[in-house]
Amino acid sequence: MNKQIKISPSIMCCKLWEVRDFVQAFEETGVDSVHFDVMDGHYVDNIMLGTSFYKDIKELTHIPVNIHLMCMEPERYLDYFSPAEGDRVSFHPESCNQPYKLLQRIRENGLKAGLALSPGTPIEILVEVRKILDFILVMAVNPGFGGQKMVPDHIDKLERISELIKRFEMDVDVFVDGNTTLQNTKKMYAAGANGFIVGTSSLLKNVDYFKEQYSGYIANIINTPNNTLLEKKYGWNNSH
Ligand code: S6P
Ligand code: MG
Repeated sequence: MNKQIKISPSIMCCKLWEVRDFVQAFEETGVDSVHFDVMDGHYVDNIMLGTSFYKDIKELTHIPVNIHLMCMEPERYLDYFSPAEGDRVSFHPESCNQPYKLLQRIRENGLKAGLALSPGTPIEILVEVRKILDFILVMAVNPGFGGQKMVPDHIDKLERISELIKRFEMDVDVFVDGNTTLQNTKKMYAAGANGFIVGTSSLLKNVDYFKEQYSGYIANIINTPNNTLLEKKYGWNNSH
């Protein structure tokens, strides 16, 4: 049976002055979480989102936060953020000395534990940590920046991950992060993804439209008719 579709808007894609309105719109829909990118300037070239902003988001909403650690030594950041129970936390295994131990710690803190896989990161580690894993965050782009295009082998990677999930009977959500356009999400869903980080290429283009576009976006993923109407209405296409 297909897993529930889960949407997680990437807050770094919102203009600072629009954050409150966007969060209000998230509250009025059924988003799974607020995606929160943490970048250290080492694992990735960019620097992004710290603890004070995390606290501000927590003050604005009870929606769980989906912390994506793009940092070397991510184990140092768990206490630093001290995420609230129910939040999601993912990190990149190659940035961490003891990924198994960190996943255990994340769960011990009452959080949902995830592994983030960059393009080029082998997927076999998923088998080793499957008993302590709640979700996988599969990057459709090289981590570091919004507004990029899906890498060519992403769908193939999702399909191989889905095979592993089936073979080892893993109970995990599969989120895709990056370039989740209307056209791409159909292919990602067909390849086994059920969670979508949405950013500049889809739902975070305009705060006035978020609520209206949200259900259309999900309907498009699961193939309900009338998608072309949405594409026409909002000018959604595969470009940014
Ligand atoms: C990228 C980061 C992502 C982006 C998001 C942007 O390094 O991890 O979470 O914020 O994917 O979305 P879009 O639609 O601009 O690709
Ligand atoms: Mg991210």
